[in-house]
Amino acid sequence: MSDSHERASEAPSRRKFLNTAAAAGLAGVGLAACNDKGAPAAAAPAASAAGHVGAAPAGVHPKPGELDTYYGLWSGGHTGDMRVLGLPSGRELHRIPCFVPDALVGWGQTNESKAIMGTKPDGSLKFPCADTHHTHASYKDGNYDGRYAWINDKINARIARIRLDYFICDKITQIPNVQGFHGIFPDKADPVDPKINYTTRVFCGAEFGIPLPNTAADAAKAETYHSLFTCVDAETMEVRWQALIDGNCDLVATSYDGKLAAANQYNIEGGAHYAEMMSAERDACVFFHVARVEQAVKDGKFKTYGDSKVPVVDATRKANTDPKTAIAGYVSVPKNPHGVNASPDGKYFICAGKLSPTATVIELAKVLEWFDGKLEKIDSAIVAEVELGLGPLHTAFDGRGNAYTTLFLDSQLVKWNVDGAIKFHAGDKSVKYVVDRLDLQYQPGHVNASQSETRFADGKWLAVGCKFSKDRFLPVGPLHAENEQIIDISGEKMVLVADHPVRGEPHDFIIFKRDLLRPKQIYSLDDFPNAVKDPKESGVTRNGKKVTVKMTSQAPAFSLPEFTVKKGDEVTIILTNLDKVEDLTHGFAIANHGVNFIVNPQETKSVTFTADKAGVFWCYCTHFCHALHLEMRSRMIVEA
Ligand code: RUQ
Ligand code: CUA
Ligand code: CA
Repeated sequence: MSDSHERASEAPSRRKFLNTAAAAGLAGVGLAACNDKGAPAAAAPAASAAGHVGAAPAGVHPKPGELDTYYGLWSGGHTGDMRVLGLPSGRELHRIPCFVPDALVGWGQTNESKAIMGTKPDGSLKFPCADTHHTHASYKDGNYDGRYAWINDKINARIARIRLDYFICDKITQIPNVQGFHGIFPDKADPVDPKINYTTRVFCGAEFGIPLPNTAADAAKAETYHSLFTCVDAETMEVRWQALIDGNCDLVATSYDGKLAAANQYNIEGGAHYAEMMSAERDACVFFHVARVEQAVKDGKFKTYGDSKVPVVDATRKANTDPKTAIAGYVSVPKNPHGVNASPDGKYFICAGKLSPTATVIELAKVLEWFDGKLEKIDSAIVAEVELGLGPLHTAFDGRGNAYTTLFLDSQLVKWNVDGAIKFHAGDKSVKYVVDRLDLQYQPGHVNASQSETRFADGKWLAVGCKFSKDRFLPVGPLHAENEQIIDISGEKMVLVADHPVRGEPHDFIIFKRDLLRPKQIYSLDDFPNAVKDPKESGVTRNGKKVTVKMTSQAPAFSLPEFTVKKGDEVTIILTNLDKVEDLTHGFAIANHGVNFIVNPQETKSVTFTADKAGVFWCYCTHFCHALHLEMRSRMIVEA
């Protein structure tokens, strides 16, 4: 381990390419996340030469009452939510429920949230689970504009939009004809109209090919399996178009000028099993010429599949042999790449090697030259392909020309200089492009740095999502927390400043300056068409067996101390919180009816349930709101 700095550019044989046979062995061992250095490395945190564990610099953890200087938006993983963190402290401030019910908010229980999540004809939720991976926010002028964030659900091919004024999910779209929907990335400008320098589209990559159209009869016909790249409209959240490709999509990146979107591809083989998916020496990064795709859609050059009306353009190699008219081009990258990340100077996309110990630097200007017919081979857009270490997955940037790539198998973060790597690749082997290495605990996946995915990367803080925490926290049984590590990257050497346990499994996140958001503290009654604006509107109305109960809350009372319905009624409670005071949230629960949700200041929510038992049922406020919070009650009387 003490040789970590020297070994950087020299690439001793141990880290020579995981060629053929070696790769198969590694897939069995390494990808199952046994550190190839074995237990000793895992048992010796912080002690290694590559581990610069420092006393936390001043300001890492805010003093009581002090605010963080950055927001972090974290994917929630299995919990199907988006988590909001304060950075650099790493304090979790909020969870925004999206795809999965949330007991605090009543998400998945209120009629409003169910309408967003999607229900079956019987009113139950269409999908009870989710697997969120990637979260990114909307842009203007190359920076976050505080409008929206998006997050994916890999299991059910859903994309959710979060409004960043209220920190709520307001729309969910299911993408047709895809499975394993993984990477997302918003565009940062329009490819044609220079006035549109903000996000209007979100690109979505599907990992798993399926027969198109999807019929079991084609299960054995590999040639019918395809994966689609999808464009969702940022405002309407409707699917604008899809592109049929060769191979699959994994992560997605977009250029700052809006002209290019790309997805890395690890299964160019179209394999169904990992051995097949690793059989080719190189896979690809597929680039889409966004303006040409949209022109093809306008010109009616598309198909549709199944029930979907979404236009699907043909972005396969076969249909795109002439670069001057091609809508897509495939840049070859080494075996089974993973993350593709755009550098903040707007010049490069970097593909991390995963099964190759390399990063591939692709120059976007050259990709555009290829599309213009001025570059003979699209692979000539590769300006560096340099060794970093074992299992490179994702890359972040500091805005000073350095990239930070996670090495899953080496349990390291490697800081390297992009220009240095390009010079090295061009032939100057004296260039030491690796600047520093830091041991991580353990098996890092996603990485991001403050403002890294904007033109304003500021090189202050970096967080790494370690997939394994092993010995870093008190044991809590077989399920371990994951370890989000916070690293100070302001100097030449990286300094590990904090470990934070997080519930599995967050995957991706972004970090940005707090002044880019202006969250609202209070809703407006007018945001809700069903608001009960005056306590005098409270009461019970009946339409056959359907009963509506309108109510308001104002600490420490609900407007109706009691209300009466009949056994068998379908009851809808509409509750508006008329309190206007910041932080004054009420809850509403009904004993033995499975009802509980909160209403924030000036918010309206409704729930519908069947009153299936006669009797008296206390309703009470579940959110501590007032000295008389415990006294804040109502009663539901259900007549036989
Ligand atoms: S992937 S560890 Cu789901 Cu974001 Cu790379
Ligand atoms: Cu209202 Cu507690
Ligand atoms: Ca492959």
